[in-house]
Amino acid sequence: MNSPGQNDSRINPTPRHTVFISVGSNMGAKIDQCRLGISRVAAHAAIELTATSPFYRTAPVDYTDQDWFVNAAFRIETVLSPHDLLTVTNAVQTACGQGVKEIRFGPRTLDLDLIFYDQQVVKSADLELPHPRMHKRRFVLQPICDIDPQFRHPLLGCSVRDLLENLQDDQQEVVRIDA
Ligand code: PH2
Ligand code: MG
Ligand code: MG
Repeated sequence: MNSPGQNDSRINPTPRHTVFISVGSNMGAKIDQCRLGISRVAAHAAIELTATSPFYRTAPVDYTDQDWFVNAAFRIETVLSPHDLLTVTNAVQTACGQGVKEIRFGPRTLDLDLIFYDQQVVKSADLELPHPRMHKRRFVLQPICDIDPQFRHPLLGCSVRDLLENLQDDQQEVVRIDA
């Protein structure tokens, strides 16, 4: 009667997507801000938290005249589209005190950046996936590697472990926090 395709779509009507999100803070109670950001995103009804990396103290990148950051990454499963998820993470940033027009690459109380959304490639004015600078940033690659070193970058065609191992810039200090 029903074809397998119809049956499949009834069993799994809304596909779940795997997303990696980078979290960072270099103002105020940095670790607490990061933890709060992760738990607020995870509290959304359409989001399930599936992994959290260790936390790192990281030297500022791109705009170096600012305090060190705390960075981590987390992985979620969600039925939300990339843009709906961006709306959620932007709302959490704002609720946690992050202003809208910050200095580019400058100090922030809470930064939530979408890094990977399955193997999808998105290029729009407010969102690029994969994150366009992630492969150059140790503070993004190291925590994602802690969660899933085999995860592949859809455009560069290699794993995040390869990207981390091939990073040349030794000035990007990343120090794991034992907690
Ligand atoms: N975020 C930036 C700019 N520079 N450096 C570190 N170490 N960690 C960050 O999260 C970071 C940064 C802009 O979002
Ligand atoms: Mg950022
Ligand atoms: Mg950001």
